[in-house]
Amino acid sequence: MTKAGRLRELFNRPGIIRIVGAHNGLTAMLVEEAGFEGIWASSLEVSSSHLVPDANILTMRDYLNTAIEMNDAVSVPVVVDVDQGYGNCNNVTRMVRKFEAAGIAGVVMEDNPFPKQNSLLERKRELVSIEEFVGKIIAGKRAQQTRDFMLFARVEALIAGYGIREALRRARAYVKAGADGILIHSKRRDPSEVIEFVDAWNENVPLVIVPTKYPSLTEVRVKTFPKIKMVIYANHVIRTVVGAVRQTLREMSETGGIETISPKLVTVNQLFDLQGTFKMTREEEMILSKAEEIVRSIDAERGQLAVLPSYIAGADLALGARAQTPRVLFDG
Ligand code: SPV
Ligand code: MG
Repeated sequence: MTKAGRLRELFNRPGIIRIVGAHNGLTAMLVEEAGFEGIWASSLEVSSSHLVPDANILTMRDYLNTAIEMNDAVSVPVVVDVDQGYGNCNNVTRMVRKFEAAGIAGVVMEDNPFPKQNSLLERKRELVSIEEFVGKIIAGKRAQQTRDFMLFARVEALIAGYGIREALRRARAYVKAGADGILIHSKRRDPSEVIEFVDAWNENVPLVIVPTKYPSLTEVRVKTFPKIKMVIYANHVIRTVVGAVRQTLREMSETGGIETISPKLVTVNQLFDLQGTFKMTREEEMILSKAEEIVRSIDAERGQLAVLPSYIAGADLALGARAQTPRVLFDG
Protein backbone atom coordinates (compact mmCIF):
# COMPACT_ATOMS: atom_id res chain seq x y z
CA MET A 1 0.00 0.00 0.00
CA THR A 2 1.22 3.52 -0.75
CA LYS A 3 1.66 5.99 2.07
CA ALA A 4 -1.20 8.07 0.64
CA GLY A 5 -3.33 4.93 0.83
CA ARG A 6 -2.24 4.46 4.43
CA LEU A 7 -3.18 8.06 5.25
CA ARG A 8 -6.62 7.59 3.66
CA GLU A 9 -7.02 4.44 5.69
CA LEU A 10 -6.18 6.34 8.90
CA PHE A 11 -8.87 8.87 8.01
CA ASN A 12 -11.39 6.08 7.50
CA ARG A 13 -10.85 4.31 10.78
CA PRO A 14 -12.10 5.47 14.19
CA GLY A 15 -10.00 7.67 16.44
CA ILE A 16 -7.76 10.67 15.91
CA ILE A 17 -4.59 10.82 13.85
CA ARG A 18 -1.62 12.50 15.54
CA ILE A 19 1.20 13.78 13.38
CA VAL A 20 4.30 15.53 14.72
CA GLY A 21 6.54 18.18 13.17
CA ALA A 22 10.06 17.13 12.19
CA HIS A 23 12.83 18.67 10.11
CA ASN A 24 15.06 15.86 8.81
CA GLY A 25 15.34 12.10 8.49
CA LEU A 26 16.55 11.56 12.05
CA THR A 27 13.81 13.57 13.74
CA ALA A 28 11.15 12.05 11.47
CA MET A 29 12.34 8.57 12.45
CA LEU A 30 12.17 9.52 16.14
CA VAL A 31 8.56 10.65 15.67
CA GLU A 32 7.65 7.28 14.15
CA GLU A 33 9.60 5.41 16.84
CA ALA A 34 7.52 7.21 19.49
CA GLY A 35 4.35 5.72 17.99
CA PHE A 36 2.76 8.71 16.23
CA GLU A 37 0.77 8.00 13.10
CA GLY A 38 2.58 10.36 10.76
CA ILE A 39 5.09 13.11 10.17
CA TRP A 40 4.35 16.80 9.72
CA ALA A 41 7.02 18.28 7.45
CA SER A 42 6.61 21.65 9.15
CA SER A 43 7.78 24.80 7.40
CA LEU A 44 8.66 26.25 10.82
CA GLU A 45 10.78 23.22 11.77
CA VAL A 46 12.52 23.00 8.40
CA SER A 47 13.20 26.73 8.06
CA SER A 48 14.44 26.89 11.68
CA SER A 49 16.80 24.00 11.02
CA HIS A 50 18.25 26.07 8.14
CA LEU A 51 18.30 29.10 10.42
CA VAL A 52 16.19 31.29 8.15
CA PRO A 53 12.77 32.84 8.82
CA ASP A 54 9.62 30.86 8.01
CA ALA A 55 8.78 33.33 5.25
CA ASN A 56 9.27 31.54 1.90
CA ILE A 57 13.01 32.17 2.12
CA LEU A 58 13.60 28.49 1.38
CA THR A 59 12.29 27.32 -1.97
CA MET A 60 9.93 24.52 -2.96
CA ARG A 61 12.99 22.44 -3.88
CA ASP A 62 14.44 22.88 -0.37
CA TYR A 63 11.18 21.66 1.19
CA LEU A 64 10.85 18.85 -1.33
CA ASN A 65 14.38 17.57 -0.66
CA THR A 66 13.78 17.65 3.08
CA ALA A 67 10.42 15.91 2.70
CA ILE A 68 12.07 13.16 0.61
CA GLU A 69 14.74 12.70 3.28
CA MET A 70 12.05 12.36 5.95
CA ASN A 71 9.88 10.08 3.84
CA ASP A 72 12.85 7.76 3.20
CA ALA A 73 13.47 7.54 6.95
CA VAL A 74 9.98 6.40 7.98
CA SER A 75 7.26 3.92 7.08
CA VAL A 76 4.40 6.17 8.24
CA PRO A 77 2.81 8.82 5.98
CA VAL A 78 4.44 12.24 5.65
CA VAL A 79 2.13 15.24 5.35
CA VAL A 80 3.96 18.27 4.00
CA ASP A 81 3.31 21.87 4.96
CA VAL A 82 3.58 23.49 1.51
CA ASP A 83 2.79 27.05 2.68
CA GLN A 84 0.63 28.67 -0.03
CA GLY A 85 1.91 26.34 -2.75
CA TYR A 86 4.91 28.56 -3.58
CA GLY A 87 3.10 30.85 -6.02
CA ASN A 88 -0.12 30.82 -8.01
CA CYS A 89 -2.16 27.95 -9.47
CA ASN A 90 0.61 27.12 -11.96
CA ASN A 91 3.11 26.66 -9.15
CA VAL A 92 0.55 24.53 -7.30
CA THR A 93 0.21 22.21 -10.30
CA ARG A 94 3.94 21.54 -10.32
CA MET A 95 4.11 21.36 -6.53
CA VAL A 96 1.48 18.60 -6.33
CA ARG A 97 3.11 16.62 -9.17
CA LYS A 98 6.49 16.76 -7.48
CA PHE A 99 5.40 15.92 -3.93
CA GLU A 100 3.05 13.15 -5.05
CA ALA A 101 5.70 11.60 -7.33
CA ALA A 102 8.11 11.64 -4.36
CA GLY A 103 5.76 9.40 -2.37
CA ILE A 104 4.43 12.10 -0.06
CA ALA A 105 1.01 11.13 1.31
CA GLY A 106 -0.54 14.59 1.39
CA VAL A 107 0.04 18.33 1.51
CA VAL A 108 -1.51 21.18 3.47
CA MET A 109 -1.85 24.45 1.56
CA GLU A 110 -2.79 27.73 3.24
CA ASP A 111 -4.65 30.81 1.97
CA ASN A 112 -1.78 33.17 2.73
CA PRO A 113 -0.21 35.36 0.04
CA PHE A 114 3.34 34.88 -1.25
CA PRO A 115 5.65 35.48 0.56
CA LYS A 116 3.99 34.17 3.71
CA GLN A 117 4.76 34.89 7.32
CA ASN A 118 4.42 32.37 10.11
CA SER A 119 0.85 32.26 11.43
CA LEU A 120 1.92 32.58 15.06
CA LEU A 121 3.83 35.80 14.42
CA GLU A 122 2.05 38.87 15.82
CA ARG A 123 1.73 40.91 12.63
CA LYS A 124 -1.08 42.37 10.61
CA ARG A 125 -1.95 40.17 7.66
CA GLU A 126 -4.17 39.90 4.59
CA LEU A 127 -5.22 36.66 2.96
CA VAL A 128 -5.58 35.98 -0.75
CA SER A 129 -9.10 36.20 -2.18
CA ILE A 130 -11.34 33.15 -1.92
CA GLU A 131 -11.41 32.95 -5.73
CA GLU A 132 -7.65 32.83 -5.96
CA PHE A 133 -7.34 30.10 -3.37
CA VAL A 134 -10.23 28.08 -4.78
CA GLY A 135 -8.38 28.18 -8.12
CA LYS A 136 -5.26 26.84 -6.45
CA ILE A 137 -7.17 23.93 -4.92
CA ILE A 138 -8.73 23.11 -8.29
CA ALA A 139 -5.25 23.17 -9.86
CA GLY A 140 -3.83 20.93 -7.15
CA LYS A 141 -6.61 18.35 -7.36
CA ARG A 142 -6.40 18.29 -11.17
CA ALA A 143 -2.65 17.72 -10.99
CA GLN A 144 -2.65 14.65 -8.76
CA GLN A 145 -2.14 11.35 -10.54
CA THR A 146 -3.33 8.88 -7.91
CA ARG A 147 -6.67 8.62 -6.16
CA ASP A 148 -5.32 8.56 -2.62
CA PHE A 149 -3.03 11.62 -2.48
CA MET A 150 -4.61 14.14 -0.08
CA LEU A 151 -4.75 17.91 -0.41
CA PHE A 152 -5.80 19.77 2.72
CA ALA A 153 -6.86 23.42 2.61
CA ARG A 154 -5.75 25.52 5.54
CA VAL A 155 -8.01 28.38 6.54
CA GLU A 156 -6.15 31.35 8.02
CA ALA A 157 -9.24 33.54 8.52
CA LEU A 158 -9.15 33.28 12.33
CA ILE A 159 -5.42 34.04 12.36
CA ALA A 160 -6.05 37.13 10.19
CA GLY A 161 -8.91 38.28 12.42
CA TYR A 162 -11.62 37.88 9.75
CA GLY A 163 -13.94 36.04 12.16
CA ILE A 164 -15.84 32.76 12.24
CA ARG A 165 -18.33 33.59 9.46
CA GLU A 166 -15.56 34.28 6.97
CA ALA A 167 -13.64 31.21 8.15
CA LEU A 168 -16.70 29.03 7.49
CA ARG A 169 -17.39 30.71 4.14
CA ARG A 170 -13.84 30.05 3.00
CA ALA A 171 -13.78 26.49 4.29
CA ARG A 172 -17.02 25.62 2.48
CA ALA A 173 -15.69 27.08 -0.79
CA TYR A 174 -12.45 25.10 -0.39
CA VAL A 175 -14.39 21.88 0.12
CA LYS A 176 -16.45 22.60 -3.01
CA ALA A 177 -13.20 23.06 -4.90
CA GLY A 178 -12.14 19.54 -3.89
CA ALA A 179 -10.14 19.84 -0.64
CA ASP A 180 -9.87 16.51 1.17
CA GLY A 181 -9.83 18.15 4.60
CA ILE A 182 -9.83 21.57 6.28
CA LEU A 183 -7.14 22.73 8.67
CA ILE A 184 -8.65 25.45 10.82
CA HIS A 185 -5.83 27.44 12.37
CA SER A 186 -6.01 29.71 15.40
CA LYS A 187 -3.50 31.50 17.58
CA ARG A 188 -5.84 32.32 20.43
CA ARG A 189 -4.70 31.07 23.83
CA ASP A 190 -7.99 29.32 24.44
CA PRO A 191 -9.65 26.92 22.00
CA SER A 192 -13.07 28.66 22.06
CA GLU A 193 -13.00 30.00 18.48
CA VAL A 194 -11.79 26.68 17.10
CA ILE A 195 -14.54 24.90 19.02
CA GLU A 196 -17.10 27.40 17.70
CA PHE A 197 -15.90 26.65 14.17
CA VAL A 198 -16.03 22.90 14.76
CA ASP A 199 -19.56 23.09 16.18
CA ALA A 200 -20.75 25.04 13.14
CA TRP A 201 -19.03 22.69 10.65
CA ASN A 202 -21.57 20.63 8.74
CA GLU A 203 -19.64 19.48 5.68
CA ASN A 204 -18.70 15.84 5.30
CA VAL A 205 -14.97 16.59 5.26
CA PRO A 206 -12.63 16.07 8.23
CA LEU A 207 -11.10 18.88 10.26
CA VAL A 208 -7.47 19.27 11.31
CA ILE A 209 -6.17 21.43 14.16
CA VAL A 210 -2.80 22.70 15.38
CA PRO A 211 -3.14 23.29 19.14
CA THR A 212 0.27 24.98 19.65
CA LYS A 213 -1.34 28.06 21.26
CA TYR A 214 -4.15 26.24 23.07
CA PRO A 215 -2.49 23.16 24.57
CA SER A 216 -5.35 22.74 27.06
CA LEU A 217 -7.24 21.06 24.22
CA THR A 218 -5.67 17.68 24.93
CA GLU A 219 -6.43 14.48 23.06
CA VAL A 220 -9.03 13.42 25.63
CA ARG A 221 -10.98 16.61 24.85
CA VAL A 222 -10.33 16.47 21.10
CA LYS A 223 -11.93 13.02 21.00
CA THR A 224 -15.20 14.56 22.18
CA PHE A 225 -15.33 16.44 18.82
CA PRO A 226 -15.61 13.66 16.20
CA LYS A 227 -15.34 16.17 13.34
CA ILE A 228 -11.70 16.80 14.37
CA LYS A 229 -9.85 13.91 12.79
CA MET A 230 -6.20 14.98 12.81
CA VAL A 231 -4.08 16.87 15.34
CA ILE A 232 -0.73 18.38 14.40
CA TYR A 233 1.92 18.88 17.10
CA ALA A 234 3.78 21.27 14.86
CA ASN A 235 7.04 22.46 16.37
CA HIS A 236 7.82 20.60 19.59
CA VAL A 237 10.73 18.62 18.17
CA ILE A 238 12.80 21.59 16.99
CA ARG A 239 12.05 23.44 20.26
CA THR A 240 13.30 20.40 22.17
CA VAL A 241 16.44 20.23 20.03
CA VAL A 242 17.33 23.86 20.67
CA GLY A 243 16.83 23.53 24.43
CA ALA A 244 18.65 20.20 24.78
CA VAL A 245 21.66 21.19 22.68
CA ARG A 246 22.03 24.45 24.59
CA GLN A 247 21.94 22.60 27.91
CA THR A 248 24.65 20.14 26.86
CA LEU A 249 26.93 22.85 25.49
CA ARG A 250 26.49 24.95 28.64
CA GLU A 251 27.49 22.01 30.85
CA MET A 252 30.54 21.20 28.68
CA SER A 253 31.67 24.79 28.83
CA GLU A 254 31.03 25.24 32.57
CA THR A 255 32.63 21.96 33.68
CA GLY A 256 35.60 22.28 31.33
CA GLY A 257 35.12 19.00 29.50
CA ILE A 258 32.81 16.17 28.66
CA GLU A 259 33.22 13.99 31.76
CA THR A 260 29.88 14.88 33.38
CA ILE A 261 27.85 15.11 30.20
CA SER A 262 29.04 11.92 28.45
CA PRO A 263 27.14 9.39 30.61
CA LYS A 264 23.92 11.38 30.11
CA LEU A 265 24.02 11.20 26.32
CA VAL A 266 22.94 8.62 23.77
CA THR A 267 25.98 6.39 23.16
CA VAL A 268 27.93 6.32 19.92
CA ASN A 269 26.84 2.70 19.48
CA GLN A 270 23.21 3.78 19.77
CA LEU A 271 23.88 6.32 17.03
CA PHE A 272 25.46 3.61 14.85
CA ASP A 273 22.33 1.56 15.41
CA LEU A 274 19.98 4.44 14.52
CA GLN A 275 21.97 5.07 11.33
CA GLY A 276 21.59 1.43 10.28
CA THR A 277 25.33 0.81 10.48
CA PHE A 278 25.05 -2.70 11.96
CA LYS A 279 22.43 -3.69 9.42
CA MET A 280 24.65 -2.37 6.64
CA THR A 281 27.64 -4.37 7.92
CA ARG A 282 25.60 -7.58 8.12
CA GLU A 283 24.41 -7.07 4.54
CA GLU A 284 27.93 -6.28 3.37
CA GLU A 285 29.23 -9.54 4.87
CA MET A 286 26.38 -11.52 3.37
CA ILE A 287 27.10 -10.05 -0.10
CA LEU A 288 30.81 -10.70 0.23
CA SER A 289 30.34 -14.31 1.28
CA LYS A 290 27.95 -14.85 -1.64
CA ALA A 291 30.56 -13.36 -3.99
CA GLU A 292 33.22 -15.65 -2.56
CA GLU A 293 30.90 -18.63 -2.92
CA ILE A 294 30.37 -17.84 -6.61
CA VAL A 295 34.08 -17.57 -7.23
CA ARG A 296 34.78 -20.81 -5.33
CA SER A 297 32.19 -22.69 -7.37
CA ILE A 298 33.57 -21.36 -10.66
CA ASP A 299 37.10 -22.30 -9.65
CA ALA A 300 35.96 -25.74 -8.54
CA GLU A 301 34.37 -26.26 -11.96
CA ARG A 302 37.53 -25.19 -13.74
CA GLY A 303 39.68 -27.17 -11.30
CA GLN A 304 42.68 -25.08 -11.98
CA LEU A 305 44.77 -22.21 -10.65
CA ALA A 306 42.62 -19.12 -10.97
CA VAL A 307 43.18 -15.49 -10.38
CA LEU A 308 40.18 -13.53 -9.17
CA PRO A 309 38.85 -11.49 -12.07
CA SER A 310 39.38 -7.77 -11.72
CA TYR A 311 35.68 -6.93 -11.27
CA ILE A 312 35.53 -9.17 -8.16
CA ALA A 313 38.74 -7.63 -6.85
CA GLY A 314 37.08 -4.22 -7.32
CA ALA A 315 34.03 -5.41 -5.42
CA ASP A 316 36.27 -6.56 -2.59
CA LEU A 317 37.73 -3.08 -2.30
CA ALA A 318 34.27 -1.52 -2.27
CA LEU A 319 33.09 -3.97 0.37
CA GLY A 320 35.77 -3.07 2.86
CA ALA A 321 38.65 -4.57 4.74
CA ARG A 322 37.99 -8.28 4.35
CA ALA A 323 39.79 -8.62 1.06
CA GLN A 324 41.77 -5.58 0.16
CA THR A 325 44.04 -7.29 -2.39
CA PRO A 326 43.25 -9.64 -5.26
CA ARG A 327 43.82 -13.19 -4.08
CA VAL A 328 45.22 -16.17 -5.88
CA LEU A 329 43.13 -19.24 -5.20
CA PHE A 330 44.54 -22.70 -5.61
CA ASP A 331 41.98 -25.37 -6.02
CA GLY A 332 43.14 -29.01 -6.01
C1 SPV B 1 4.27 24.91 10.74
O1 SPV B 1 4.49 24.02 11.57
O2 SPV B 1 5.12 25.37 10.00
C2 SPV B 1 2.93 25.49 10.63
C3 SPV B 1 2.08 25.57 11.83
O3 SPV B 1 2.59 25.97 9.59
S1 SPV B 1 2.31 27.17 12.48
O4 SPV B 1 3.70 27.36 12.76
O5 SPV B 1 1.49 27.21 13.70
O6 SPV B 1 1.82 28.13 11.54
MG1 MG C 1 4.16 26.32 8.26
